[in-house]
Parts: sequence; structure tokens; C-alpha cells
Amino acid sequence: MNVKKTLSIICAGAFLAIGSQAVAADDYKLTLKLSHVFSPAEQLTKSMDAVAEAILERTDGAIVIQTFPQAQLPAYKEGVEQVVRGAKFISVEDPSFIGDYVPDFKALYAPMLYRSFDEYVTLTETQLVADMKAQAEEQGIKILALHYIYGFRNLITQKVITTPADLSGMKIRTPGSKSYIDTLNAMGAVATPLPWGETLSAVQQGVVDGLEGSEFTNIGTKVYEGPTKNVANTRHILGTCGVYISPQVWAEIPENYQVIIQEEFSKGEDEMVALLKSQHGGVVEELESYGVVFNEVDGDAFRQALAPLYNEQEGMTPGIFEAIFTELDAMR
Ligand code: X3X
Repeated sequence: MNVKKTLSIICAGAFLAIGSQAVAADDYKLTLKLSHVFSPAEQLTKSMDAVAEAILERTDGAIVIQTFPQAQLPAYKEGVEQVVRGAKFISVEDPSFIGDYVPDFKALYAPMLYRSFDEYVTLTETQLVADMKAQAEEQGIKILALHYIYGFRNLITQKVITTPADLSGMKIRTPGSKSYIDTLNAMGAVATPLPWGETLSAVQQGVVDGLEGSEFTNIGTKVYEGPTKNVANTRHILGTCGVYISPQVWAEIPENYQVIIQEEFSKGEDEMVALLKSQHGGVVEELESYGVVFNEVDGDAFRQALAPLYNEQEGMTPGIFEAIFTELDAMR
């Protein structure tokens, strides 16, 4: 057989082999463990369960995503590390935890940037963020979603807070990423990082003087049942989660299943944004019925206190904050 004909058969064979990767073999099956820290009553948990169910159904049982809430599996920094190590694992955490690998995500998650959910969602759809996602993939993190938004984070304390001076000496619980610690320290508090699972007991026992979180966290985890009945409307960080998987694990998934997985996570984040926008007013009213008091704050004073956090940190792309401000200004 001449060389040209042999090569054409090999190529054809290769094409068919590659082609079979495009459409999964009937016996293909993959189980992925999905980990996050949210509680059963919180929308993020419900959304992850719904997405996993839709993917199972649309792939006829080929792609099984087992969801593990409340940090039953590695979460926060440790959850992202599982992804980077190439585990068959999906980490659902806020983008500040990607900042350890791609510092520009610390800029994306910087305090007091966004006036609405939509501004953040629109920013995540820009080429600027697409470039950041490409950097993340090079670091071992494929990003399937970035806007599972769970609400603007406010201060939740016993004491009424209206200015940074009011926070002086107060230990405020935060998640463990540098973004939160730097933010609460700049706001005037003593940032006290704790896993969510230890937070409410720390508040009850006076280990911390308060915490910060969204109204959806407040009602979903029953923070309101504790002593911290005052919410200061700082809206200092837009609480949002991304969905992260190993690029190596992703590459092994047949293309037709990749399309379904991406479609369902994208559909899920859009639905969650719409749902929480519609629910927020009612959640505030319900919290007020439990005795929670919402206090307005001196926004200019907090913005001034947080201004140093817009200075580029080590590893950030030069001009990253200016680029973000330019995109936001273009939306307003
Ligand atoms: O990475 C995800 C977020 O940082 C979680 O924030 P955290 O630890 O304040 O938990 C929010 C709660 O709603 C979890 O139930």
C-alpha cells in the first residue's frame, strides 16, 4: 500500500478516534465531587443541586456530580487546591480564592467596586475577564462560572456601626482569604478569619464581636437568631461564587457532555441572579420581623478607608484597576 494511502487511512482512523471523543461512547461515565460551604437553606446549595440533577438527566446518567454542602469536603483554599491537583472535583468558592493563583482576581473581588449585581455580571463577560480566565486555566483552574451571586456583604454586629471609627478594636469574622482580611482591616476592624462552620458559635461565645455577610446568608443560616441584630449597609463586597474544575479533568470529558455541563452551570448562575434580585426586598422585611435593624453608613468614609486597596498588589497586571474602572464607567 503506498504511503499516501496508508497515511489517509491512519488520518481517517485518527479522525474517527478523535470523533468518538466528540460524542461519548455509550458506556462513558464520570463522577465528580462538588464542594462548597453553604447551608441547605441557602440558594447556592439549591442551585448546585438543581444543576447537578439537570446534568445527570441530560447526559442520561453519564455525568454524576455529587454535591457536598457545608464544607463536608475540602472547601475555601483547600477546595481550590483539589482542583489544581487534578482531582475529579469541582470547587465552588468566591473569586478571591483564585487570587492566590491569578492575583488579578483579587482586583475583580476588590471592595466597593460594584453598585449592582448586573455591573459585576457585565464585567465578567468582558475580554478583560476572559483574559483572566485564560490565566487561571494556565494555573490549573478552568472557570465554568463566576456569578453565583449571594448578595452584597454587610457588617452584622450587636453594636450600631456607621463609620470606620465605630469598628475600632472590633473583631469581625471573615472568610480566610487575604481579600477579606485586608478589606475588614482597612474598614477599621480587626479581621478574624474563621471557617463558616465555626462562625455562629464564635459570635455566641463572644470570640468575635460580629461578622459580615449578605442578607441571604443572614436568613439562610439564621444569623438573626443570635445577638448580632444590627446590619450596617456597607455593601463592602459583592458576595459571589465561581465554579472551578481541573482543565485536565475537563479535557477528558467528551465534547458533547462538556457542552451540557457548561450550559447548565451558565443557566444556573443566571437563574440565581434573577431569583435573588427578586427576593432581596422580602428577605429584608423578614429579617426586620425577627428584630434585625438595618443602618445606613457614612459611605464616603468607608470608601476613603478602602482606597489603599486599589493599589496594585504583587503579581497583578499593571493597570488592572484602571481597566476595571474603565469598564465600570462605560456601563454607568
Ligand atoms: O467562598 C465562598 C464564600 O467566601 C463563603 O463566604 P462565607 O464563608 O462568609 O460563607 C457564606 C455563608 O453564606 C455560607 O453559609
